[in-house]
Amino acid sequence: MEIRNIAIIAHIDHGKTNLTDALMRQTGAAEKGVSMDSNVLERERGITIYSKNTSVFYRGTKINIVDTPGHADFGSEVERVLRSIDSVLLVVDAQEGPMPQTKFVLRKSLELGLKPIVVMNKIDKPAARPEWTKDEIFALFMELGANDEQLNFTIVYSIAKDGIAKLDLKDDSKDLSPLLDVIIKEVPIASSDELSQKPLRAQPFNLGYDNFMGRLAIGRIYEGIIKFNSNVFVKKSSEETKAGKITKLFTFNGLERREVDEASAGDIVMVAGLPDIYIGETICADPSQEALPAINIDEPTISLNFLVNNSPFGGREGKFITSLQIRERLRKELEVNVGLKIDFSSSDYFKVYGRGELHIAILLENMRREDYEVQVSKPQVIFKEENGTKLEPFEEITIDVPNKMTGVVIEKISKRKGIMTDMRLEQNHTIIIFEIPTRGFLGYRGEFMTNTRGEGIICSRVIGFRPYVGEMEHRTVGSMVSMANGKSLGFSLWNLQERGELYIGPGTEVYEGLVVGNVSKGKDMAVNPTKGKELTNMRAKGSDEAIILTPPIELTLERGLEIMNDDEYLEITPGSIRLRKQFLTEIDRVRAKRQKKSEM
Ligand SMILES: Nc1nc2c(ncn2[C@@H]2O[C@H](COP(=O)(O)OP(=O)(O)OP(=O)(O)O)[C@@H](O)[C@H]2O)c(=O)[nH]1
Ligand SMILES: [Mg+2]
Repeated sequence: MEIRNIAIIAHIDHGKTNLTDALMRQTGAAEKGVSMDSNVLERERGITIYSKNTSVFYRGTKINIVDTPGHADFGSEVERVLRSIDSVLLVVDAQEGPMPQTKFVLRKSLELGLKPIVVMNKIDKPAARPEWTKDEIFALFMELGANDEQLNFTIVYSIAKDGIAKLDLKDDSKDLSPLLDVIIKEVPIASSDELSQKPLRAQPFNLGYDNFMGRLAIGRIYEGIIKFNSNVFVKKSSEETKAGKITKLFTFNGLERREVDEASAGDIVMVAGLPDIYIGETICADPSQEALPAINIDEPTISLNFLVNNSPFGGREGKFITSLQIRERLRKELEVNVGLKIDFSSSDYFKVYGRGELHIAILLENMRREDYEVQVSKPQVIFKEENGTKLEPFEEITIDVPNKMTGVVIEKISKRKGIMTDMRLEQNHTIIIFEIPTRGFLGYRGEFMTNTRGEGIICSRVIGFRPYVGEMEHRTVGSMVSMANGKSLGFSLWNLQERGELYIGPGTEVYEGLVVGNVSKGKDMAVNPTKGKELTNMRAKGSDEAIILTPPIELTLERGLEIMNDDEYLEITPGSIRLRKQFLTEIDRVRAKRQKKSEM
């Protein structure tokens, strides 16, 4: 059977997963209602987190499809996938046009010499502007240096959520067959007898884990045939070669894995039996064979410490709370989480390195759902040194704001050492692109939302390490810290809400050292959220009216990571997210500060 391998790439939310789901449904590879976003977190958040593959059959051809995440924190995931397929469907929203991540994934595809098929999606939107979008896409191809063949791309128009594709906007189509036909026509055939007759060479682009089978590698067979129970060699990048045996072999059918005895060149398979195999290594038949070109994995840009939850409420909710249990869980994560690095050398904490706040937040969210408790320190940017120069990570951020708000946004971002690289005026909103050190960008999202009253859109992606730009003035927001243990009372919160924004409502259990809110002006402030109204014999007129409380700010994982201060921990348990001071009593905090000063 002929095989074609494609990936679906796009900016976040442009419709990749809806398109993949519809392709599976219409080719009979999956039932109605089955989605590629199969993970619980993915379904809850409505975004793709992990790239996943599926296979559909159309007119006697097997099409392997990899659905990729659109969020920039998972950009390196996409890059790996692109190395292992032969063409991409570049999905672009017909209203929004190309967005930052569209540019990133298209650039990678063009660099690898792929010829994209453009899928202009969401043409049903009332504000869709297909002509404009088409021009923008073409301009982007030009800007990114596409060659003549790449510039000659086919556009397929689609309504992914209804499973409709057409070659011309005026066409009357009821399904995706026009798109499937283009795939068959344009995507190079991955399989051939000639390739299958060569000695085996396969390369994993994704990892998986199974409690019974252990580590799983998902990869493409470039040459030869891979067989169940056969002996193979794994060539590592470091010239090292290891012998192994394929103990299980699967191909894909829809989202299901199908156990097979063998698979041949061109196909995408999942294998078990190679316990320390890694992305980009070469599985081959003979150690004398040449390794396939390695696959680069992006370096982490931020780090933070994971600690045992030693807060006064530690261990109340979680089942797994010890250092040993957290260590085991983190070790397991390393099996599958490719961008992650962990330093286990300290006895007090585990230092976790990741690609961005969302990358880390997803890990923490998974852990709390599995009944773990953990505390983390504030994420810090990773610095590097190259040829004696100090480097720090930079991001490209793209903002889209109503015109009247551009002034304040530009001012704020400039303070954080962001430099404007492009500005485009649309009808009543402006799109501005900045390059900014990650250090300056961390913690900015919330402020941006407030400044633009929720009307602005902001997205970022790491663009690499650049020379350090020097000290940065950071306006740290003070915390309201509880000085008491007990239950919060409406009356005291009513007084406190004058001073800043609260993170807790009435009737919440608090402990000394818990951060209950922020302070709009000034530094940290010790407060007593448990204080009730003083009882007097006199009935004062006017002071007995019902109190009205502003709803507290809900501390989510991401928000907590963003707003926390250096001397705080975020306490994460199955049921709660709390912000606390590392030192719970004021005396200890003062002492720690003094010691820090004397050390400097
Ligand atoms: N109007 C309209 N909405 C669509 C269409 N296709 C998808 N959507 C909506 O767009 C949103 C995002 O769709 P997804 O398929 O999850 O997008 P995605 O590109 O996979 O998103 P990420 O994987 O998170 O990057 C969903 O709310 C869909 O219902 C379409 O053709 N028309
Ligand atoms: Mg998706």
